[in-house]
Amino acid sequence: MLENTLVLLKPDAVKRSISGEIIARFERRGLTVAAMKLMKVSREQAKKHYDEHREKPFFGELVDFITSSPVVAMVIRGENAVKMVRSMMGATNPLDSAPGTIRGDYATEMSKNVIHGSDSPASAEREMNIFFTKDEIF
Ligand code: DGI
Repeated sequence: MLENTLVLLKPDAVKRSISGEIIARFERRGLTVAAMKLMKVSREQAKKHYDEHREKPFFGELVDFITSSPVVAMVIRGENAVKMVRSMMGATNPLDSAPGTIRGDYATEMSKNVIHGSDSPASAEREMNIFFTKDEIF
C-alpha cells in the first residue's frame, strides 16, 4: 500500500552533515521525498511528538535534544513506507542496530540515534500534522 511516513533527521545528524547520505539511502531504495524542510522544532511540537513518552524518565532529555538545534523534517512516500523506513533505521538502541541500517552505520548512543521514523500509519498521520501543513506535502 502506498504510504506516507514522517522522518526526522535529528540534531546530531544535521550537525554531522550526514543528512544527504541518509536521504540518498531512501531515494536509492525507491522511496520518494514528498515534503522536506530544515527547521527548529519548538518545545510545543516536541512535547506533542513525544507524547507517548510523557511519563518516562527520559522525556525531558528527549524534548531538550530534539529542540537543541535544527532538524531535517521529511515526509517519505512509497509502498509500505512506514515499515520500510523503520527497517532501514534499525533498532532504537544503536548497540542492537545491525550494520547496514542507518543507526547501525551512524549511531553509537541511544540519545543521539540520528533518525526518527513513525512506527505505524496512525502515528505517521498524527506526526505529519505536527510538522507540516497539508499544502507542504506534495
Ligand atoms: O521509534 P524509536 O525512535 O526507535 O524509539 P522510541 O519511540 O521507543 O523512543 C523514542 C526515542 O526516545 C528514541 O529514539 C531514543 C529515546 N529513548 C527510547 N528509550 C530510551 C530512550 N532514551 C533513553 N535515554 N533511555 C531509554 O530507555
